[in-house]
Amino acid sequence: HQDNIVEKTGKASIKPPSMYKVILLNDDYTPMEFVVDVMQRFFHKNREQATQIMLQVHTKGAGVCGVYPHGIAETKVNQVVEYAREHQHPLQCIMEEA
Ligand code: NFA
Repeated sequence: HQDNIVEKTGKASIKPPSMYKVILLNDDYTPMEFVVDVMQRFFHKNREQATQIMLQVHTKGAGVCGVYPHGIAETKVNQVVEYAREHQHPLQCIMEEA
């Protein structure tokens, strides 16, 4: 498969991959501190950035944690959902094309 080739001939033949937003959803039960930890652990945010995004999710209902190619976004979603499940928190994470 060579989905990333725009046309076989010519100079600008490579197109970038489609990008996907990884979005965290608010709920009434997951502790704020756990969400901040998730942001730092899986999205490489510092404590200030992590807190800002957590508050955005808490007040607006959703927030973008990062934008990645499909496979990486999928991995992030799975890591967050699995980590939340292990800690028995209902935190949900989804991806959508950017
Ligand atoms: N709303 C949650 C609370 O008040 C905190 C939270 C923030 C949950 C962001 C999920 C995502 N404990």
